Amino acid sequence: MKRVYMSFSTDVLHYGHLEVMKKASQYGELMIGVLTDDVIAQYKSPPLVSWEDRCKLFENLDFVAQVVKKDTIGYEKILQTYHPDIIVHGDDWKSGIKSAIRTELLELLKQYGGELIEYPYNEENSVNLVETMFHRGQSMPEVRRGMLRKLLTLKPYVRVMEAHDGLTGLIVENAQCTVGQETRTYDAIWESSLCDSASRGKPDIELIDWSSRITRIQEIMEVTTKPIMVDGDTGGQIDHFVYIVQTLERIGVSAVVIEDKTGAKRNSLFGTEVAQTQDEPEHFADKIRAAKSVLTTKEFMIIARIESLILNKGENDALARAECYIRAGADGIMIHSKSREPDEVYGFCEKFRQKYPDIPLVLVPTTYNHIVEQELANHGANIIIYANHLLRSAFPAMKRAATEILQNGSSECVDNICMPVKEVIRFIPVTER
Ligand code: SPV
Ligand code: MG
Repeated sequence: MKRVYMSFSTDVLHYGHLEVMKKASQYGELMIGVLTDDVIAQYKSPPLVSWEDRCKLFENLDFVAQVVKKDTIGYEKILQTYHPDIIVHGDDWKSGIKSAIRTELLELLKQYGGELIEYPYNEENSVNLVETMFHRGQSMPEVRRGMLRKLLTLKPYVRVMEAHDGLTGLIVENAQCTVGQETRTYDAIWESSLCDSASRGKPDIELIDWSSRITRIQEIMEVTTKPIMVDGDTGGQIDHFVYIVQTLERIGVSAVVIEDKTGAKRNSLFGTEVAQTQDEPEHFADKIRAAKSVLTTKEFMIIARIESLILNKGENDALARAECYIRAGADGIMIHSKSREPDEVYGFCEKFRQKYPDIPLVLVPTTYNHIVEQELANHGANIIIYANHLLRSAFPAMKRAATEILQNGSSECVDNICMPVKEVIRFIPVTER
C-alpha cells in the first residue's frame, strides 16, 4: 500500500475538499498534515478554528488513515518523518506565493523517488462562495477585534502599514510578495492621524473630529479583514476618551494608541521645533485606567505611546512613564523617536525588556528607516509600524501627473505612471452573492 500525503490549512471543509481527498485516497493510504497556526500566519490570516479542532475535521473521514501535524512551511520535515510515496496538491501553486515551496518539494522528491500529483484547482462558484463567505466572516467585529492579540502570540513580530481610506485599505489587505519560501504580507493596518488628516488637506492637530475619524475607519473596515490599530492622538479629555474607546471596541478595532501629550498637539516628527507639552504621568495613567474600566472584551488593547525621546526628556523619563502606564493597565507601549539612528530606541528597548519581558512593544521606524524589521525585532519590537508610506508615496505621483498633464496639454505623457482604468476596475472587488 502506498503512502499518500496532503496538507490542509482550511477552517472549513467543503465538498471540493472531500472530492479531492477521496481521489487521493485511491492512490493509497491517505495521511493529512494539518498546518499549525503559526505556519499559516506566516503567509495568510491566522485560522479562526484551533489546530485541534481543524484536525477533527479530518479524523472521522473514512478515507483518511492518519492526521499529523505540519509545523513547517516546506515539506522536508514531512518527507523525513513519514516517507510518503505520493504528495497530492492543487495545481494552483504552480505560480504565486507557494511556487517556491513546490520547487523545493520537486527537488526533494527527485532525490527520494517520490511523486507529486497535482489536481486541477476547483474554480466552481459554489466552492468559491464557501471560501468567500468564510473570508467575509473575518471582517466581522467579533472576529477581527482579537486578531491583533492572536498575531502577537503567533508571529515573531507584527508588521503594520498605514491606511487612510478604502483604497489604501485594499492595498494593505492585498499587498504580498515572496522572498525565497517566505511569503510576506502586512499583518495589520495603522489608521494614522497624520495620514487621515493630510488626505483631507488638514493639519495633524486633532482637528478631525471623532465622527469623521470613525467614518474613515469604517470605510477601511468595509473592504478589509486585517486587524486595525487606531492612532488616538492624545485621546483628548478623559471624559470623552471613554466614549471613543467604547465605539472603537464595538466596531471591531483591535487597539487604540494614545500619546502622552496634552494641549495643542502637533505631529511628533516636529520634535521640539514647535511647542508641545507632555502630560503629567499620573494624569495620563488616569486616562488609561478610565479607558480600561469601560472595556467589555479582553481583546481590545490600550497602547500607551511615550513621547519622552521626541521631547528630549531622555530614557529614564521614558522608562519611568512606561512603568506608570503599565501599572495603570496599558496593554502595550509605543516608544517614539525622531532620531535618524535607532540607538536611543534600542537603549529604551533593552531596559524595558529586562523589566517587562512580555508587554508588547511598538516601534515606528520612520526616521531610522535604514534598519530592517528583523533587527528591530531582535531588540524587542513586537509591532513595527510603517506609519505614513502609502500617503507619502502617492503624493509625489499625483503631483507629477497633475503637473505633466498641464505642461503637455494632454495626458498620454503620464500613461507610464498611471494604472490602466481596467486594472483599477478589476482591483476593486464586486461583492459575490
Ligand atoms: C501618525 O502616523 O499619525 C503618527 C506617527 O502619530 S508620527 O507621524 O510619526 O507621529
Ligand atoms: Mg498621529
